[in-house]
Amino acid sequence: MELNEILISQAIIEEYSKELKSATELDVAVVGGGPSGLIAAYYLAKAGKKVALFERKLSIGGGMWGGGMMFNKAVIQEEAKKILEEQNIQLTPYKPTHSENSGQGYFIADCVEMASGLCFNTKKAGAKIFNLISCEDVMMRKNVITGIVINWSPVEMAKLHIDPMTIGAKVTIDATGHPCEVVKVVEKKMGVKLNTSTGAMLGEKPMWADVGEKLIVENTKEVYPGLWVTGMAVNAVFGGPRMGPIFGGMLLSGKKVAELVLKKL
Ligand code: 48H
Repeated sequence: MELNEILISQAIIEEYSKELKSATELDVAVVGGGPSGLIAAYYLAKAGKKVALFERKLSIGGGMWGGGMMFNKAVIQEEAKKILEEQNIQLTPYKPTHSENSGQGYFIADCVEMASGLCFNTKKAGAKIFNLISCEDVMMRKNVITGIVINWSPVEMAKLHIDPMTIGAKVTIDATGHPCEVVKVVEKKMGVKLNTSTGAMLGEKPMWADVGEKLIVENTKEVYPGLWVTGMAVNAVFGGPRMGPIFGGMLLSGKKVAELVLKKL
């Protein structure tokens, strides 16, 4: 077989364009490919919804790759164990060597296995995953978010004056982590009341793992008509504390948002 460079280029351009065009009309647009966004997209795609995930960076996985302070292991608590087992990710029970605490209920996942596994399984479940694309704005109709506005991340990084394009979605999920970028745009540009206690974004609070992990699941919800929030963005919007390198709350929040959105669609 003689390889033809032109055909190789045409194959890539045609296939990618087909996928991106199809993604302009979605059931669900997920912004951010960390643990919460991936798990949300996984369950939505598994339920047969047309879902695409947009990730700014080259690699999918968000904060999973770095574990805690670059020690690439993550802690998962008992409550979230089943989610990773369903993903076929190995979990090792933690047995402390220097503590009187038994360590019961703490499990350790390898970050590389978890990040690549969630990415692979979400894609295989039927979600479209677009890396190197940033969400910079939302589309609205009569006080409902009806989609997102995207551009290539390198365009954003180089601050080039190039207009973005629009993705229509019945539901948008902000899974952008600490900066909760989609909700921020809505608050700043639309000046509307969010579904929080004050109507404004409350901001992330200092470290308190136990409370942070519980609140992140509790407050996973629709924050404005058409816009849902999951993962670390939940605590940034609803004023919950951070929790450090424990990832169970992100997974549980991703699963919860998928379940809530499925009821709504
Ligand atoms: C496209 C975007 C945009 C945008 C951001 O940070 P993440 O891993 O998010 P979560 O919430 O799934 O997980 C949080 C976890 O990783 C973490 O940070 C923890 C547990 N912290 C605790 C602590 O105490 O610090 O992933 C978000 C992803 C990233 O990959 C971003 O690149 C991406 O979203 N992203 N993608 N358009 N506008 N903004």
